[in-house]
Amino acid sequence: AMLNFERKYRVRGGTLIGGDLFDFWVGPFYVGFFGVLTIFFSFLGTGLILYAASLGPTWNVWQINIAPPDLKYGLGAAPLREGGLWQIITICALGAFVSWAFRQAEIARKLGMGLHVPVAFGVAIFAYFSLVVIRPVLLGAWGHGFPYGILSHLDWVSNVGYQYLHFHYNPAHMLAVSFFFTTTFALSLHGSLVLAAANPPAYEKVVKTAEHENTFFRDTIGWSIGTLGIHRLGLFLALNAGFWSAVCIIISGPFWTRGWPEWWNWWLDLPIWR
Ligand code: BCL
Ligand code: UQ2
Repeated sequence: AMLNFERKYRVRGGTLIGGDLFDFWVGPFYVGFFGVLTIFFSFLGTGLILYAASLGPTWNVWQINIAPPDLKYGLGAAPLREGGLWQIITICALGAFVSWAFRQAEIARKLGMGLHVPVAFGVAIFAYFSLVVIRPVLLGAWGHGFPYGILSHLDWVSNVGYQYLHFHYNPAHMLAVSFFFTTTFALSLHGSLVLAAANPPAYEKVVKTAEHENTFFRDTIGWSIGTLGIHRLGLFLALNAGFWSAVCIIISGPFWTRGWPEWWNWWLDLPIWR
């Protein structure tokens, strides 16, 4: 059954492709051409993951590993059991993620909203794309992609990290990590502030609003970023976390092949020290 306010928002149009063809809902879910594509890619991809896992030596969820092709296959197609499944699964994953982003865009257009949500998700897709397409292509082999598996992808991160001696010295990794941490800091400030305003002590009874939120921070640090501002800041911090993550891995190999600590010699080499 439809909730009574839902009918008002089930507006026609806003589709990017296919016109009215898939412009309908199934229960609470908008379908659309991209909804159909998302279902197609995610079911096919998940099925292939299960099939690839069935070919492996274990059903232990921690140990299942679907590896990319050997480096000898370069940027060509590999036999299914030797990384070919990884290649098709990667296509399915990208197909599903991108379709999902377009479905978000269609829904936003229907509702007359901005495209902030699909743009933001696009940054997450970019980070994944940088790991499994951009960097492997720049290095000349799909074998540089990361393996699909819980422990195996952690081993990949560790191995690739140590290949550059000490990944913490990667300047883009520094920025990405700092943005991730600052994002959680900002959300903890915001979440606790909103809940504090919404949950006064029992004897107070009156729920507080933005004026109190502003006043709390003005009293504390002399300034409030404001209710709209905190959300702009949060989005800025989160998008930068994903963006600099993508940058930190793209530059590792294609643009810097030595240890990351050595990169900082540019500082010691500045002519002003001589
Ligand atoms: Mg490091 C990468 C933090 C130590 C080597 N490292 C990262 C970054 C992040 C980070 C900045 C991973 C996040 C990311 O890419 O998000 N590293 C980090 C921290 C430390 C750290 C905090 C720490 O010590 C405290 N790293 C080290 C040590 C090295 C090291 C020193 C190993 C020895 N690090 C590396 C290497 C890499 C990183 C190598 C990377 O490759 C990685 C990176 O930057 O990758 C880009 C981006 C987000 C994504 C990729 C997710 C995309 C999601 C997609 C689009 C959607 C998924 C949908 C899903 C399947 C559906 C779910 C449906 C459900 C029903 C909801
Ligand atoms: C705020 C405000 C909110 C908030 C928060 C702040 C009323 C509901 C959390 C405080 C934000 C600050 C001090 C910015 C901190 C900066 C960084 C880089 C983390 O003022 O306005 O609205 O939720």
